Amino acid sequence: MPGEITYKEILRQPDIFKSVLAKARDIKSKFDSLVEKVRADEIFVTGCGSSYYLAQVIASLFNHFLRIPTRAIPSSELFLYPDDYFTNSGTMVVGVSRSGDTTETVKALEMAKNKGLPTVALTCYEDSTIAKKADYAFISEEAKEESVVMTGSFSSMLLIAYLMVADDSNIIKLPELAKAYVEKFEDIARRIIQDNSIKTFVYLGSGPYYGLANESMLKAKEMSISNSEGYHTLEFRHGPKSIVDNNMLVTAFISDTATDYELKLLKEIKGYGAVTCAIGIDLTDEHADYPIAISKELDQWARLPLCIMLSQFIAYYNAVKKGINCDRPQHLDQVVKL
Ligand code: F1P
Repeated sequence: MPGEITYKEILRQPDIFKSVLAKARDIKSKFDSLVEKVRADEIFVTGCGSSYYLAQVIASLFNHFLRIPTRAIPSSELFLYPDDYFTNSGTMVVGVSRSGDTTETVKALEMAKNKGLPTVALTCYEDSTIAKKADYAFISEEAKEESVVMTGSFSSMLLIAYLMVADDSNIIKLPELAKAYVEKFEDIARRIIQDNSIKTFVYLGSGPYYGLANESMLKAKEMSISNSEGYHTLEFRHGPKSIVDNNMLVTAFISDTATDYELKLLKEIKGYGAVTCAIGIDLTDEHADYPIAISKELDQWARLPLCIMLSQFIAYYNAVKKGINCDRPQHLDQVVKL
């Protein structure tokens, strides 16, 4: 069946979360000791494509939990303009890459090492270039993927980054909750696509959800060759909302921090005729056409790996409706080498 590889890789994420969580203590102690040893006063998190958007989520996690100023920067920026970025000897560079062999990310970490900066790799392949070259490596071996597009590799490396810095015991509930929500996400995604004629997908997220909004945008493009955009939630009001029409699906990741502002904007967007979907705590039909209420047990940080699964299903069912095989996205390769 077209898209079967990607579909199975979406479905297996709760099991991957369980195996990553079994390593939680090791991840935290390894990261704590490297932070203590390196004593960075600034952190760059870098990657390409989905891995760059994952870097955006990770930067938000590090800023919140570590209180070390952290920036997400595309790997191409670091290797093309090193003198504009590598100006501080106190910087630590974290390279994010499913394959661990993407040219830009390899080059970015090589330049950081050449400048004498400490480097960390987050990848699915322990024998990859960045895993071997970085001073420290965190590996999500369970999330190796056959499909070109990243699904479980994204959410599992996100969970590893969360475990590096957070210590909320509720995270242990993630696998079971993810297993419980998979069916709901799949059903909602299938209904959204079947019941509507969506031509443009807009994803909105504030704080750590901005990276998820961009990754969701990329999934819509890669898997279903559709127009899609990602924004900081309230930024959508400053101009982009002018393109809202009734062939648009606007999906908002509702945070715990900015809930009221986000729901108010979504109501305004619904008034312009868009189809709206919202995922967060305590959501009802008054908030969106397709509300998905997530258990309070997972706060806005702990439910990040779970929420991205909704966008993956939406892109998958849009691909099915359009007769596109998302296992073989046009123009794309699994590893980009320059
Ligand atoms: C990431 C990437 C993806 C893209 C496609 C090809 O590579 O560029 O972002 O969506 O899957 O690979 P990597 O550096 O994470 O291996």
